[in-house]
Amino acid sequence: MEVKKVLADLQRRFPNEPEYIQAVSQVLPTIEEEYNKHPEFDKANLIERLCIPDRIIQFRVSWMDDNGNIQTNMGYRVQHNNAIGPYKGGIRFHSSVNLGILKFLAFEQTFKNSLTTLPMGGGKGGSDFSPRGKSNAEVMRFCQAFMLELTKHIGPDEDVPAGDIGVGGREVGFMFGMYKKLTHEFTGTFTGKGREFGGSLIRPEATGYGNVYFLMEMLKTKGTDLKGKSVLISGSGNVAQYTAEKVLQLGGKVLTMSDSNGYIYDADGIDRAKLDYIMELKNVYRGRIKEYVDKYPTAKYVEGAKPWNEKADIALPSATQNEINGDAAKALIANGVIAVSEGANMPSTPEAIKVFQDAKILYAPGKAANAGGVSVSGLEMSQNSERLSWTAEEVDNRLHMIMEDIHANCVKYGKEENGYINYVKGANVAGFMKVAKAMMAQGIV
Ligand code: NDP
Ligand code: 2IT
Repeated sequence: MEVKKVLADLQRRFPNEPEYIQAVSQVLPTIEEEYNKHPEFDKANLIERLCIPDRIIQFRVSWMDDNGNIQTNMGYRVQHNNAIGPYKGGIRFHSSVNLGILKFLAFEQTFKNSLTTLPMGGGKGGSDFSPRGKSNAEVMRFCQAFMLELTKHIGPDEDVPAGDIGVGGREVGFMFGMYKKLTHEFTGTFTGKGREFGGSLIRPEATGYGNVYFLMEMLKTKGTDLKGKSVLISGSGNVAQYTAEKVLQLGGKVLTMSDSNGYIYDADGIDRAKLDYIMELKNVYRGRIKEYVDKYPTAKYVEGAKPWNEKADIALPSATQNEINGDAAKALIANGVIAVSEGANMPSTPEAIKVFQDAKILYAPGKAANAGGVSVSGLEMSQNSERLSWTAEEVDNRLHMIMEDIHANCVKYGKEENGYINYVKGANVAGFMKVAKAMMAQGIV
């Protein structure tokens, strides 16, 4: 494989999908050496078959808002690769969603799911519908309209969606309800379901907890841990909340959280009681993060900015893609950050990643660090198949073991001669090899 040629070709064919090109560009150079050790891969044009999704489903979603107006949104499902298991990945509802973003997420998901040790292929879906500011009834009608189409393309052994930005327990519940009605079946076709109808314990916590477990493994390689360390977290949604919870449990101090309008900084630390307030504010009242300073006036709110200029030991980006650019990365390094572990998918730009790696700090890409969410989704699928539910302790233990395993695999494939662990390379090569071997065994399909 000639990376430049493959990338130029993809760029020519998909010129309007910058996030997809960015994600592929980050992976190919790191797997090139391993790929080229296997001439049979190139003969089978494995790289093109791995980069281009198996199938893309795209549809119109029409629904009625509370004023009786008919609204139209786009719906998508990108079924990227099912070499090692059914397509699996979240659904994103956000006004920014387009095909290129979902293709990047589905591509990343394929490698991530391979790393989890569980049998799951990669997929992603979503809509440019934003639940923010919509009534419950509007969200329900949208989810039902979305499922009228998506139902035809998913199933427990075919494609199993879950949540992502803008899709939490409420949305999964509405989508599952419509799916069940249309198919006349109760199956585990969604994960992240409510506890009462097959949802796994610890699934809501899994991405945030998993990221902190991964961080602990990284810190261990430096003979340290979280005690007394200060942490910058972005976002205030599902991933950010449970990241904060686990950081607090392990003795760290959380200084910031954010949403798309700005961030809060609390020099005294966001403690358990304050985090409870944030969870209620975001999950029950669906409020904005700036309301935190009304409740805790000694904290500050910075409108229109990201938290990366604040001084801390660790950064855990947990909002969205490309939220740390090169300048933000330089500011983090200048302020003494020793570790960056990605709860979000692709939150660091290529420039930022270079800054982290040049500075030789601990840096974990999302496909490794945030794999805990989809891992517990995989465990939810297992529980649904055997029609049992495991205890929170059992699921948490398995999650912990999976994150340790992913870390060990990153070290195995990513440790450089000088001892530096290149987690990007480690995750990409480990994720790739399993999918590649499965694809080779299955012929040209
Ligand atoms: P949520 O919708 O629960 O929360 C998203 C948070 O990020 C909100 O605080 C939101 O603020 C903020 N945000 C969203 N878009 C933007 C933007 N364009 N600019 C700035 N802030 C933004 O989503 P999750 O917590 O589930 O997802 C967060 C990240 O983690 C995503 O990258 C997702 O792909 C990734 N992830 C999620 C997993 C999961 O299991 N849920 C698993 C693995 C990764 P606002 O309210 O203003 O929109
Ligand atoms: O990006 C992700 O890994 C997710 N949004 C979770 C996917 C899943 O199927 O649980």
